[in-house]
Amino acid sequence: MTALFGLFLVIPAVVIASTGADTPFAPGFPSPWASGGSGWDEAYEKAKKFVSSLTLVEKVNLTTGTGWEADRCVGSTGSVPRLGFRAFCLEDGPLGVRYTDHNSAFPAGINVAATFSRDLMRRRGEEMGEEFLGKGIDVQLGPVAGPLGRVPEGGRNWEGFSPDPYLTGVAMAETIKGIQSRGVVACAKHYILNEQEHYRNRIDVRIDDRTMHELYLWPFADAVRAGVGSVMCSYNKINGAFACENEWTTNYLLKNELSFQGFVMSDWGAQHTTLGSALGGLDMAMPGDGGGPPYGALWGGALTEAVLKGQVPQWRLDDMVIRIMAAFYKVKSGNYTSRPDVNFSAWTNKTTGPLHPLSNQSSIGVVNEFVNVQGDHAALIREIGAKSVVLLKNEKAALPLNKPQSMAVIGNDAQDTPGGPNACPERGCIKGTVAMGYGSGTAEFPYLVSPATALELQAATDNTVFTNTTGNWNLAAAKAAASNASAAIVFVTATAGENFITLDGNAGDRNNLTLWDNGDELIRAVASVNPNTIVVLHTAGPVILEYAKQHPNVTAILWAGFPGQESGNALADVLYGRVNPQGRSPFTWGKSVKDYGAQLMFTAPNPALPSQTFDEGVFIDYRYFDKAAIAPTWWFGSGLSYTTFSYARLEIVVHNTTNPYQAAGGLTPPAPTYGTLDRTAGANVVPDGFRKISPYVYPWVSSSANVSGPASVSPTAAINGSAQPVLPAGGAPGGNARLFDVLYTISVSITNTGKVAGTEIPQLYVQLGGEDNPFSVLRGFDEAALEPGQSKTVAFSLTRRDVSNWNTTSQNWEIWDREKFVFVGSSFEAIRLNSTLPPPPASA
Ligand SMILES: *[C@@H]1O[C@H](CO)[C@@H](O)[C@H](O)[C@H]1NC(C)=O
Ligand SMILES: *[C@@H]1O[C@H](CO)[C@@H](O)[C@H](O)[C@H]1NC(C)=O
Ligand SMILES: *[C@@H]1O[C@H](CO)[C@@H](O)[C@H](O)[C@H]1NC(C)=O
Ligand SMILES: *[C@@H]1O[C@H](CO)[C@@H](O)[C@H](O)[C@H]1NC(C)=O
Ligand SMILES: *[C@@H]1O[C@H](CO)[C@@H](O)[C@H](O)[C@H]1NC(C)=O
Ligand SMILES: *[C@@H]1O[C@H](CO)[C@@H](O)[C@H](O)[C@H]1NC(C)=O
Ligand SMILES: *[C@@H]1O[C@H](CO)[C@@H](O)[C@H](O)[C@H]1NC(C)=O
Ligand SMILES: *[C@@H]1O[C@H](CO)[C@@H](O)[C@H](O)[C@H]1NC(C)=O
Ligand SMILES: *[C@@H]1O[C@H](CO)[C@@H](O)[C@H](O)[C@H]1NC(C)=O
Ligand SMILES: *[C@@H]1O[C@H](CO)[C@@H](O)[C@H](O)[C@H]1NC(C)=O
Ligand SMILES: *[C@@H]1O[C@H](CO)[C@@H](O)[C@H](O)[C@H]1NC(C)=O
Ligand SMILES: CC(=O)N[C@H]1CO[C@H](CO)[C@@H](O)[C@@H]1O
Repeated sequence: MTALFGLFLVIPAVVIASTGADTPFAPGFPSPWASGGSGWDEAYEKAKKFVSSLTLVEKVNLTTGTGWEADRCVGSTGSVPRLGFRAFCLEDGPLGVRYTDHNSAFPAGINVAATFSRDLMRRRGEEMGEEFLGKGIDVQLGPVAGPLGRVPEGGRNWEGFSPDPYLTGVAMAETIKGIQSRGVVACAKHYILNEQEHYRNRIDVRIDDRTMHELYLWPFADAVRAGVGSVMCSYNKINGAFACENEWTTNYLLKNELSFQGFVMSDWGAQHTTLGSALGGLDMAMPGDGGGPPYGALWGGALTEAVLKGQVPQWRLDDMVIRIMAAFYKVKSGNYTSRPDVNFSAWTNKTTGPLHPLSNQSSIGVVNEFVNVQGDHAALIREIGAKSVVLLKNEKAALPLNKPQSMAVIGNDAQDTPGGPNACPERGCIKGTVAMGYGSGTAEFPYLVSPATALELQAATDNTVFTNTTGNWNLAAAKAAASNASAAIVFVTATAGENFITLDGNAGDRNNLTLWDNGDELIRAVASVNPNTIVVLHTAGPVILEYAKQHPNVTAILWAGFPGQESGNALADVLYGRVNPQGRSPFTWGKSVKDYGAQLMFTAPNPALPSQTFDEGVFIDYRYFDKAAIAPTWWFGSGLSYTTFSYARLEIVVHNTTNPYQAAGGLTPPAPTYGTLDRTAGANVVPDGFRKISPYVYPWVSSSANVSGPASVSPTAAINGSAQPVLPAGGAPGGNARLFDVLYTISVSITNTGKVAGTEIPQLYVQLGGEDNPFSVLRGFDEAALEPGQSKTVAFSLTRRDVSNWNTTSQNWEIWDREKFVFVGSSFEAIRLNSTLPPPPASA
């Protein structure tokens, strides 16, 4: 009990001295109850009806996982057999269905970010959603906005999108809308500040309120506004409390300020207490097991007991289930109302196996039906693979290739992996070409077209003499192959992943920003003998490449990221000019790791209680390089094309009639309850004749449980179901609806001034003004496909939020009275046009 009180007192007591915040963060009790609203009303009404008909143990069943490997999916809840409602199936991950077959391996998040294409982001979400639905999955565990990418070595950055919160926010929203349009609930994860793998299970991240809002919370706000059905709280602590029992981040920010109406699930094992998590806003415990006797779980029977004792009020339990059911009903619309049965097992590739592998008492049955869900998705995978290639250098007209006389393809990263693309479980090796990182964010490849295969095929068509060497440490062989080739293409990699796999000493996070497997030496060796050396990078993020940029014999450099199953075909499309490169770097390429400012904490001074203050504030990636006046190798947003573009006529329209900003206010209704609970002990113990499977997690209380209080162990504020104030920046999903009013429309005219068709990615940056703001921040982008000589006007919408800062005192967004500028160009640095931004509409 002492421990419990300690936990509850942590948050209200926090004051971040280093950032000068003058008020302690608002406490987050009680946990806000869902109330429907914008986009949720119909789902909410259906959920109310369903939840009202459930008993206490049935409700608890839907909130608690049955245990790791208890059922067929990586996460499965209990079910409601009385009403014929099967258990929820939750499955990784952000780039495709994990742990099965006959599925696609899509390009990683970081690649779709590099396309800067809302259309491709959306379509990728739709096709992933179709695959999850086809396997009978209810919840896809993605997309990822945490890590955001505070540090470039972050092991899971590639699962997400970009260290820029605006780009990540757009990618989150489009991906979520895509997935959910196909009848599958998306999950915005890992909430929040899970920025590194080292110490992730206990690191305490100290953050100030303004940085939280302007950087890390931003893309989650977009996810909530897009209607995301679920959010996964992360492993780490934030300002002293674990993310899955953190009333500031979950209750106050997510459920109150952002008015999130869906449910919060724990990362696997990220729940630490029964009451702390329930009152701190958790709605679903995953995978459910992991607690002492008698329940073997922190929820399940333990939650039922806490409700019977009054330590968790009925309204809080009802709210958990309402949120879960509303998310489910919300996505079942249009052509996607059906709910196929689960027809795969995450735990075996065989047709039959134990139905409940965690138990030695399980019966055996058919667990894999091998349903093929790939559809025609290879086409989009190839398109994204090609359109995410970032051309970083292209000199002496090295690219596109045009029937070269000879070609040497050099490096293990061009090759098929011996034993097949899935030879290493969860991609925990680099023996051939790398097309995704490692860890739980992976999927099995149905096949993987290696670059060597695709290029050899092209060479045969063109009568190009093709040579191919493997063995990155045999530099003599590489030089011999390269020395006489008209083009020497060197493939190199640097991978990253999740910390349950350590690869070449890298425990998830990359230990450094250099290439793996002797890659830098390989490039140098080839470039020392071949004046047309083309470098292809399959990396998890930036690597140090200044030497290659400067090397006169390195004529071209392309970042291909983690492109998924069509890797070689997509790359060949770009190398041969079938696709004119249009990818733009979603991160900045520093000349050294120190140049990034913020650093990953590899060794904590106190490893038992690792803690790190994000005192760089919002200054990460390009914002930091600029502030510190450090020139990187390539800036955020960079990328070349085979054609050229000109920019003209920057015009700004102020939307003078926009309604004024209005702080939200008033009170919520009091907490509703649905149905009455039978609180007699007999109603909540396992029924006679029910055969339990040990150690499966069940919702029933043990027959010996004393279920009569005391309720007083829970803080009064946490069990108070009376009407609560709405926060000024809140009131609607994603925050105050007025934040998304468009205040300005900014347009430019773009012309293709070259000889081939191509797509420009114009980018809008805004200077908010003042030393405490970055020089400028991304606030718009578009794609303009143009034939030679063709012009097009593109328009960017600037919302109120886009030109606001977070005021920690008023707890609201405000447009500060500082002179503002807008910049339009083809990267953070390559600005073509600029203007002062007129004052906002008088009413604003
Ligand atoms: C809870 O779910 C489990 C697993 O699906 C099921 O066996 C059990 O009957 C459910 N309990 C209730 C009370 O519905
Ligand atoms: C539903 O499917 C039909 C037939 O395939 C199609 O014409 C229609 O556009 C689809 N509707 C939606 C909302 O996707
Ligand atoms: C299933 O097969 C894939 C290779 O296709 C392998 O990576 C995976 O480990 C296998 N899973 C199990 C549970 O055996
Ligand atoms: C089955 O597992 C239980 C623990 O869940 C253990 O006590 C029991 O000995 C096991 N039985 C067999 C036959 O392995
Ligand atoms: C590349 O070279 C290796 C080793 O000589 C060979 O096994 C492989 O078939 C070659 N790959 C291609 C695509 O030619
Ligand atoms: C170099 O390449 C040319 C044409 O591609 C060929 O004629 C010549 O024999 C090659 N020389 C060596 C040393 O391989
Ligand atoms: C960086 O890490 C990779 C992967 O472990 C390793 O191959 C490389 O040698 C390291 N670079 C340096 C400079 O230590
Ligand atoms: C570039 O390649 C040529 C061979 O064509 C070689 O002689 C020269 O030394 C190389 N330049 C550098 C800087 O390595
Ligand atoms: C909007 O207001 C600005 C001044 O803020 C003014 O210059 C402009 O003419 C107004 N536009 C319209 C359409 O009223
Ligand atoms: C923030 O809000 C407080 C209280 O409303 C106000 O006094 C202060 O001036 C605001 N700060 C800025 C920078 O506008
Ligand atoms: C803004 O544009 C003007 C020309 O209109 C140019 O002189 C100036 O350097 C530009 N400023 C920036 C920061 O790009
Ligand atoms: C599409 C399809 O084949 N779905 C099957 C999934 O598996 C269940 C059994 O678990 C079948 O009933 C479905 O037909």
